[in-house]
Amino acid sequence: MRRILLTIAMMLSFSALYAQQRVVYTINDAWNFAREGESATVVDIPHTWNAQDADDDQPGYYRGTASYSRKIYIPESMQGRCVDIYFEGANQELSLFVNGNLVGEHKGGYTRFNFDLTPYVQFGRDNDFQIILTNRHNPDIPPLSADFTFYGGIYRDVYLRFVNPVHITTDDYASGGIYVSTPAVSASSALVEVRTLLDNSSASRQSVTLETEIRNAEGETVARASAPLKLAAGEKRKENIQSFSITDPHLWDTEDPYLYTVHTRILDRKSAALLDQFSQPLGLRWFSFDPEQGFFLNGRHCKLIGTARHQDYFRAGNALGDQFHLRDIELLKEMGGNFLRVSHYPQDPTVLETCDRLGILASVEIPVVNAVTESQTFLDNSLEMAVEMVRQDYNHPSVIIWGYMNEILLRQPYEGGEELDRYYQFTEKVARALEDKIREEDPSRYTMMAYHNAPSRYEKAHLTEIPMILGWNLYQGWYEPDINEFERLLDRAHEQYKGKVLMVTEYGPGVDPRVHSSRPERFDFSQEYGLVYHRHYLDRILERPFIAGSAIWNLNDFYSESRVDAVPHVNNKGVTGLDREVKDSYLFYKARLSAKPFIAIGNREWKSRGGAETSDAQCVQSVPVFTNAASATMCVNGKSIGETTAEAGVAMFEVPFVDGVNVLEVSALKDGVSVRDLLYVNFDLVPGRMEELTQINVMLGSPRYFDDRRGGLAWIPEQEYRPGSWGYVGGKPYRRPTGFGTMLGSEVDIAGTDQNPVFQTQRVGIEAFKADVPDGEYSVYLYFAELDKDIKRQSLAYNLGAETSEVSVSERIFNVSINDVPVLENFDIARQYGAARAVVKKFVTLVSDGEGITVSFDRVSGEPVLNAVRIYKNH
Ligand code: GCB
Ligand code: CA
Repeated sequence: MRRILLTIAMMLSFSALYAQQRVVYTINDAWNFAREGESATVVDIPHTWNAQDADDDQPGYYRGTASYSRKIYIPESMQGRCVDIYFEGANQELSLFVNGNLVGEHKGGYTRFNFDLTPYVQFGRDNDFQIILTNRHNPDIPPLSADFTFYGGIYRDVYLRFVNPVHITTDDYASGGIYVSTPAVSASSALVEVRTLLDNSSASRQSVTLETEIRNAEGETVARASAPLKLAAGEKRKENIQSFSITDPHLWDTEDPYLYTVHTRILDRKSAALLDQFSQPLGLRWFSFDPEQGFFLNGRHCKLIGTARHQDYFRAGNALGDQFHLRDIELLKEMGGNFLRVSHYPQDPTVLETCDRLGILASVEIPVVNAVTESQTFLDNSLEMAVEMVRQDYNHPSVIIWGYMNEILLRQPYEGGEELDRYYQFTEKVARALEDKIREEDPSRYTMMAYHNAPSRYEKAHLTEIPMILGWNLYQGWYEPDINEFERLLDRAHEQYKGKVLMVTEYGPGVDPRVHSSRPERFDFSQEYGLVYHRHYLDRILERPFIAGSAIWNLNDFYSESRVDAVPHVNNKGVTGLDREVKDSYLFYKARLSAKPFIAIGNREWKSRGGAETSDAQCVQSVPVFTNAASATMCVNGKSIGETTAEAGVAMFEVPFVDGVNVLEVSALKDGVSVRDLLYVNFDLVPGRMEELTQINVMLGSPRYFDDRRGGLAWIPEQEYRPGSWGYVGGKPYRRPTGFGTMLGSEVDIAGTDQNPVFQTQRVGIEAFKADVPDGEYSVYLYFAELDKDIKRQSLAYNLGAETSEVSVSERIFNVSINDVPVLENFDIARQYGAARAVVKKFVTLVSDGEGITVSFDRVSGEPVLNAVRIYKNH
């Protein structure tokens, strides 16, 4: 009997102990969603309403209002608690109604927020939740414009949270209500300060004990403090500061990201019942920047090398579950990076949690990008975002920098004169207000602004004087012609901004992994040019100690609706794709940065590879191998082709491909460890003996290869016709005029295809395309697109100076015949199909008497063109 009583007593105290603690869960599932004026569908959060329309042929995407609604059951057992709703992010202006009452509103698409629901909900009942959200352009809310898609939606998790009326504050800008700082850390001791805010929402005075414990990674308590506190009825944000000293701290470092935790508990003084508890990460580290020597972590020099990151994914827009964020940070770590520029806005909580855990240092910034609005409301909203950002991510040991403006003078609304002066003054005012606010909120981190290559603008507006770190977004050898200008600009900045810390906050070339070239050039989107560019930049950055660090633009390809590159609506500057497939540049960085023995065969994504026979039923092509070993050995189809020295991470091999499947094997020895890699490559050999030819796929006016992954076609570069072979006769490659000379092909988006690179180049003034094929029936596909355009297009401002000059449509009319049979008469691509539209004409042709195939082009007016040709033998 006594035993039973004891058990009952234990159970009672047990439940008293636990029954009052906070309960937090997501309410992501099955919301009724409708755009304004449309019918409802059921969706799950994370959700965006722009996943499709930001990636279609139609310019623009829905920027307007939509609603999410559903009934939510609030458990009876939660009666007496405070309940709130917590959003990790919704873009961009949200209002919440519960049971018909307006509960709250939030502005800004990238920071977290919450609303107290206690007065609005009924316990033990279904409650009507309705959320009105809009991503319309609002001149008072940053960002105003930027090179990424402003996806509308509740695109991050949303939660209900139930807490005891006496609780750690939940509504201090949606932070955790606990602020952990480390005012002094050394190898021998660490001072930790924990500032806790408490709320008493009850109608009576409360006596509680605030207990704070610091635990090491093994779960042992290494320091503790407890404070008796009296909370007046209804008292909010009662502040308490506790200090701790830890001797021989296990430091948090990039190589050893050791985490302590800070456990906070609130206990009822009389009954000792646990009222609330919460845990925060704690990393013990100290850091500093030096204008000449760069960055130091725990007294050790540490070059910051990493990437920036956008929060979207193939066909999903920005509506991603936690695992997507997690994987990105793992990819960065795996590449050997130690720095993440969380850009251009605060991201999912998972991002910094993972940085803490993996040892990645981070900067976080608010989305004040490209331009400001000269209004007090814009300034106020920006300040509000800055406070949200700092308070919400305050406790992450990974965070070392807060940023607040990116290329803010890129889109100047005025040409010059007084208006521009006034605009500069206002921008300076916003910058100073943000700088002061952030420094006041958190004196322990550095501040940073990122500029584009127009230093005189920023100097004129005094913007280079304000932040502690000047970040430069540099694209020499991409938007600007001379890649060597990069290092000249770094050296100039070093001269010019004495006493300021310098970082390269962006650099990167566009790379469409389907595109390869043996003659890489600026803006060709080839993997090979990507490598040229990254090799150049990394070396220049590493050579200069005054460059504290750098961030590749970008970890991943990302959506930017109005952008036109090799892949429309996508910025291709990622070292991984939209689906996180790694590009050669990623493997290059891994070879350069990671200490673990590493080898990987490059071009691994090139699924349908092809080329013309060079000799003996083979086609020799270069294949890069990425390794941190001194040299590597390769076997191709079982035969060794020798050993090659790796130069700065890359060993180039001349690989003799045969038709069909090829097996490439590489091996190397690094620090006594043998590493190897294996790759199967499917190769379409275009035979030299024309009798054996079954198909050729040739892009005209192009030195590029293109991998049609969906159709499995291997497109190869053009060659000039020689008797007994195939190729073009006459004409010259189309090169588009730009502010700095000409560039390969066109940059317009080609409608009606997802294979822009096949249509963006052409031979202008072509006289014929000939192939000396044997007799038989052939399909001849001619690929056209009018690349000159009559519509005056506004040059894209993010193309930083590489403006395309205007071109008007030359009236282009021509006749086409195949083996003297006229097949296209007065062919006028622009008139019949418009400019920049893919047109493919297939002709079935009988070849006899050894005549081969001759496609001839005769001008009527203007110059005939051909973009690509595919010849396929039917029988
Ligand atoms: C920049 C911008 C970034 C763009 C990038 C680009 O300088 O800061 O938002 O995406 O250039 O790719 O042009
Ligand atoms: Ca999340």
